[in-house]
Amino acid sequence: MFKKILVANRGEIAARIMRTARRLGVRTVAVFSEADRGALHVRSADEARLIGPAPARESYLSIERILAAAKDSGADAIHPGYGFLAENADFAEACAKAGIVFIGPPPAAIRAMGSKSEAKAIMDKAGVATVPGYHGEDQDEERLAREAARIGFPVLIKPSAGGGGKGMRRVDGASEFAAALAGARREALSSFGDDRVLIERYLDRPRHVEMQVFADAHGRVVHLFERDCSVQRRHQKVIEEAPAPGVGPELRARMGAAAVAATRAIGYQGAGTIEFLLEPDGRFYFMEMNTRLQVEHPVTEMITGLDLVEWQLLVARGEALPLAQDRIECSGHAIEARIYAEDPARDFLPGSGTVAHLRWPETGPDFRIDAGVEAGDAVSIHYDPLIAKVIAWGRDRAGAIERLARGLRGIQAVGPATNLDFLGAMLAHPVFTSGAVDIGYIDRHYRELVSQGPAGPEAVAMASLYLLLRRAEDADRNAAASTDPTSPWHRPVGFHLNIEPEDTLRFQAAGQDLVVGVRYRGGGYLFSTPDGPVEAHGGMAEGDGAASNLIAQVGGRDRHATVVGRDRSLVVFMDGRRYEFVLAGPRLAATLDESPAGGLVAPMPGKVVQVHVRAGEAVKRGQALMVLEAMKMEHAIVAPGDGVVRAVRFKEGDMVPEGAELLSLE
Ligand code: MV4
Repeated sequence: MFKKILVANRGEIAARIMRTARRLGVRTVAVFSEADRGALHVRSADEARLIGPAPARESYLSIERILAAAKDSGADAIHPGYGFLAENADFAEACAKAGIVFIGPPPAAIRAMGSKSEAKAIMDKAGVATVPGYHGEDQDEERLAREAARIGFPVLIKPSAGGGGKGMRRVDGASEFAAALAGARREALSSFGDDRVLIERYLDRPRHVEMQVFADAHGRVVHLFERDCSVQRRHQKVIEEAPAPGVGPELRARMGAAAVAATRAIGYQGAGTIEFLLEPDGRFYFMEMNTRLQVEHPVTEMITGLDLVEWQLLVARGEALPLAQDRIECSGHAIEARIYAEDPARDFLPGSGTVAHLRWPETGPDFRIDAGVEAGDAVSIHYDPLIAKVIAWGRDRAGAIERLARGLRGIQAVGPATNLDFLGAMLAHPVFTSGAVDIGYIDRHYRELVSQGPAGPEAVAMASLYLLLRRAEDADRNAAASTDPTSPWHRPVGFHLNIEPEDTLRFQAAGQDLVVGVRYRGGGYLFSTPDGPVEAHGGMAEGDGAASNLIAQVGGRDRHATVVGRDRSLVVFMDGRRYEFVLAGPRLAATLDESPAGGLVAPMPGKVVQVHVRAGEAVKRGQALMVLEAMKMEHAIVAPGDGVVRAVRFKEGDMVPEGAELLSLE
């Protein structure tokens, strides 16, 4: 086995490869860009090398920098993961030239599968069905138009050098063909530098079913069953499962034989995936071959009990495949959901920024989390916003769905928006649970999948209770730090003698205004919510990091909630659901653990209107040090603890940007 491998990747796949390497006693070298200093995959490795600035083309895509790191660290082999250089034949060749094993297929196989028309020609020869169409060398417009008419409309024009759906054009009639062809050529030339196209019969509502294959250097080839990846959005897979719903043993055997024949036909080695388009009547056609380990490989690992990265290492060492075909079993059903930092309610806009709070549920043999970040890590705009994959196994598909849905309900994430609720909605959606998914599923059901219902009265009461407890806590902190602690002005609410004090809390929730009336009653509260009155009382305990644990009687029932309150945002995790409330009133004061040690930063852009302290002055926890004016309100910057002012960096009248360090404390 290799002594040391360099993982030329980042995020969850890099950490995952390192887990297998560690289990096999193989030392690991991580490579990281400036943006990934201290990232999870760097923390997971035995050694690490900085390879460049944040942009991928100057770091993770730099062949020379990665090879330099491999040589410098004495790595025997390089695992490319997926994406980046994983399917770059030049990189595979450069590794071989440098005497470093590329853990992947031979460069010639990568090249052959990189051209759609070459791949289809190889499949035709190998007897693997391809979509009826034309993929010849003759690219004359007249010829292409004749072929389209022969195939029969609607047809799909596809760039030969393309992949992942980019540049495809559907043509419904001969009159549109010329314009569509011109557009497809222009886009293919600009995206891939190659304007050759192929033409196929357009398949309406096919399923994307792919077969995992493995080949060693001794001519052995096996398949490890299929995966259904039809639940995609804009050619990005969201949910993948194995085996494919609705594929029976006979169809599975035919697809497996076709996949093995295709793999053998190109002299393949290592892990590969043959993608098919499957029509409702059981006809299937070769679509593409992926010459890398795929994101969704864990569902195959869950139903076969195999470690595909271990197999990759063995095959790269020239060893035989560990199992013959008849020893590879498919047991149960596995489903994977990809957790992305993106906002489904804003057309899946990718998110970035620090993950302020991230709590995972228990894992086990039937529930796996391949995470790329932990709380406190940043999701960078430079790379794919995949936060983690969660994979669940069940004895059957319904069991796997239930286990995955339960696992997702146990995940708490605050920071960049995520697609967690969207994933949960899909797993509860009758069309999905019936198994009637095809490649248009998300597009057809998008609206009902992204609209999350309004928060119920219990969640509103919990958010209101948290806000009042936080204000009381902040008031106590300020009172303790002031010269007149007993002054009634420190009380968080309007202080009235002998009548029931009233208060009104204002939020935004799911884009709607939310007004909650508060009446104080003997240590508890009566909240008037849009869904009626709710009694609540309880307490708050510190949670981990930015989270607080709320234990309360709400509506007469004991309830627990985790709440993460930052600036204007309140995220309430309760009963496996996540509710976000935006404060309309004053923002939450910075709590003790939120302000970075030593430096106090401006929570938003503003103007310094008061400076109460000088360098060298001793201060008490909660004491107001400086006052900022922003958004027509004043915000006190308070001391997070007792200390001495080391430096005051701004004076009255100064404008400060968000994040500027205002003072530093010992
Ligand atoms: C097709 C097709 C329908 N008919 N080919 C999308 C990207 C690339 N994998 C090929 N793709 C398709 N090829 C014919 N003849 C529909 C798609 C397609 C698709 C395929 C699999 C998964 C998701 C998809 C989303 C849109 C279109």
